[in-house]
Amino acid sequence: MSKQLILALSKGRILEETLPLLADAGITPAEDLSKSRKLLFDTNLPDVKLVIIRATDVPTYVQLGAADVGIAGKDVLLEHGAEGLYEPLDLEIARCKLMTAGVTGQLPARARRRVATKFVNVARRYYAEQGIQAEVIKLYGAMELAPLMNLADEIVDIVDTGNTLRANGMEPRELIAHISTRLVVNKAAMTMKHERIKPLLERLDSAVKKRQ
Ligand code: PRT
Ligand code: MG
Repeated sequence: MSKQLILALSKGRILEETLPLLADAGITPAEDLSKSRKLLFDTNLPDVKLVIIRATDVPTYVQLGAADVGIAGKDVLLEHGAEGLYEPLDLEIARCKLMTAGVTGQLPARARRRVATKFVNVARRYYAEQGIQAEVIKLYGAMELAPLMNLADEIVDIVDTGNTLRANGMEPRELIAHISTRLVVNKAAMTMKHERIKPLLERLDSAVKKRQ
């Protein structure tokens, strides 16, 4: 294993909040990420590189050791499973909640509830734990549309202010999990590159605490 450190960052809203934390921890991209179509970036540190990928791909990169360290939402980690990963740090950014939701005032009528979501594993686990029979339908976006179109009785989705639900005539129901962004580390890298990863974790930890 080379002593180079590869960090896999989730693009999108998490990236915007991650970069200032990384900067506080002494890592800055060598070029403006927003002005580039590249996916692999050098940093100010010769032994640290960044890959900017879909949030849902971050756990895969880190699990398989293509990246040593990853940054992703707890929602993504819960859905993907955490085998082969350590989760040593809560970055406490991009906070939100995973919730069930449905059309306002309209409770599920079917005995076997239909649930539309992109979090199918989380949803199956949750309804099973509640002892509720559910048929979980995988969607890739616009979950809020499914109950309105009678595709589903409920959805499992991310809720922050609740404005998206309200704008679509829906209401949040049960809380499944509080979500924030986590730092994950490949288990082998944690051992093999411990001298390199430990100070990074410490510096990020103090960057996080400085913000509280
Ligand atoms: O776009 P893509 O399919 O690649 O992924 P994505 O949309 O999940 O990425 P992105 O960048 O939007 O969000 C990535 C991560 O941010 C998620 O995995 C969460 O961990 C975190 N996060 C925090 C959120 C929100 N807040 C959030 N509000 N992710 C999504 N939302 C969306 C939500 O899906 C819903 O459509 O915002 C809407 C709800 O917001 P309110 O304020 O209207 O309730
Ligand atoms: Mg998005």
